[in-house]
Amino acid sequence: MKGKSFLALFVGVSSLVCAFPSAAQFAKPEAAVEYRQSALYLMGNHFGRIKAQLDVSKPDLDVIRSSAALIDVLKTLPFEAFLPGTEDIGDTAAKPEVWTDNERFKKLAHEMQDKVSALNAAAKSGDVGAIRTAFGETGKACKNCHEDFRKKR
Ligand code: ASC
Repeated sequence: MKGKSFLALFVGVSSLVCAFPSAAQFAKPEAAVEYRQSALYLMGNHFGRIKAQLDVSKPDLDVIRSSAALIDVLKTLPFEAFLPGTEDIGDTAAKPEVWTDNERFKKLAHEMQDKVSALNAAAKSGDVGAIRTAFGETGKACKNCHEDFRKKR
């Protein structure tokens, strides 16, 4: 086979293998699922660290501040990875409604992100009462979305 036709064949086959949208960010659908699960795992882990502080009599504000700041950075990352073509990949807990009712999914994601911003602002202020309120509202926002868009395990 001549060089040119081999190149054409290679490009042709590669584009078939990568026939998954946004292959620019993720090499394969499994990578997108791992990415969103990892971001959500870290968010949950740091949310838990804040809860642990709110459960003791003298919360460590440094722990709360660093976890709230991290969650504030992480809050948009999962949503870059709920891509078409990743609906049924691996052990995803995402319900089909993430894709069939994507408008509402995005709306709930934005609501969570607003609550997380408020939690980070409260954490920076150091006002434990305000942190407690913002923490409760963020937890509700997590739960609202999980109820409709995450499979019960
Ligand atoms: C977490 C976590 C969630 C939320 C949710 C709040 O720490 O992993 O999914 O909080 O339980 O209601």
